[in-house]
Amino acid sequence: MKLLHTSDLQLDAPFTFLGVLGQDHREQLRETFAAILALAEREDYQMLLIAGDLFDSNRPMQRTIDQVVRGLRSLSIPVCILPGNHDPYNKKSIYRKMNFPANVTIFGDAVQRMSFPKLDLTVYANAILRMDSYESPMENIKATGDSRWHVAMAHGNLVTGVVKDPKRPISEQEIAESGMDYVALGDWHGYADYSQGDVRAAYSGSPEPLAFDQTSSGYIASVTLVDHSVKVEKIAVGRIRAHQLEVDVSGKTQAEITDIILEQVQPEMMLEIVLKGLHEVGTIIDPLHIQETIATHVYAARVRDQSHVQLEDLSAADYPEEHVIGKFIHSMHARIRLAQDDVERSRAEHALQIGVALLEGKDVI
Ligand SMILES: [Mn+2]
Repeated sequence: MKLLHTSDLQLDAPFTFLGVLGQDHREQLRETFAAILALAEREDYQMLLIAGDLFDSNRPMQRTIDQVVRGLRSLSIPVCILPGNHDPYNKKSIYRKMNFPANVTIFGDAVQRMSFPKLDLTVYANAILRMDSYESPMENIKATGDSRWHVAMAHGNLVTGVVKDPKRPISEQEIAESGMDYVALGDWHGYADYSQGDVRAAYSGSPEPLAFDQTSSGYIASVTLVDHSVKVEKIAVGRIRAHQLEVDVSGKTQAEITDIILEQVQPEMMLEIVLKGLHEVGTIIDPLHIQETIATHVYAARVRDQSHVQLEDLSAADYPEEHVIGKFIHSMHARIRLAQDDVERSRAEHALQIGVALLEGKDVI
């Protein structure tokens, strides 16, 4: 038996960080959802599990609702949907208002367990009832009954020690002692296997990146249950790939930096570029200009400038203080040294760059 596990599509998310592209990305997520349904049919999966946050909120657009319902109805297999923290099963839940086809089971306050006799399978899940719940999504999730297979869905944060007291905490022990064959996790946006002891468990992650740093999203989890074994594989379904690229700007001009980036770009990239290193005094690097140039070659681009001015190069002999340029450098040096925070320092460095370039008669963009 094969199960297709997805989560965190957050349909109709605003994606304000993408600006005008937000609309395209919302459309992309709807298309990717349709592609996942098509994959389920094509590859003979026996069930689709959606482990929370199918919608970004309980107020998606009517056309999105219609499209989701139409898609689910077209499937010949059962679908289990778990409300997450973005689309919780509260009074205003979208899952109370929507008319789902008969092949869909919504795990709500009345349904925490559903058996599928034809598949010899029982599915367990606690819906997220409130956006800010601190309850464990694995509370009372234990394999009971006599079906051959037991699978749970849980939408929350695996307690790994990184975050203290997270919302919706799921402990490794709860997974290990659940008696499940598989736990379909949701809430985290990257694919990750968190199997514990005999219990296989994985986050499918979002099938498309929902932010620039989500470099491990783009997959579904494919779960095969045969004889006494459970196999979990990640399968790429997303069109867009989040990618991070570090560029050392030392000794390079803006044009050279742009060329280095352009050599590595692909059209489907949601690309975050981090500029590192030290650039020479008088070299102007304009991150926004680089970002705009790169953006026309990729799906979306963002440049973060973490480079700094190479201050050691400024010897007093080269720029004597009785000259205007020397005076300027000396005074900006002091400002950089005395800056209260990173923003102030980077602003002073930028002013130094532009000032020196102008005083040396260079073109400033
Ligand atoms: Mn979530």
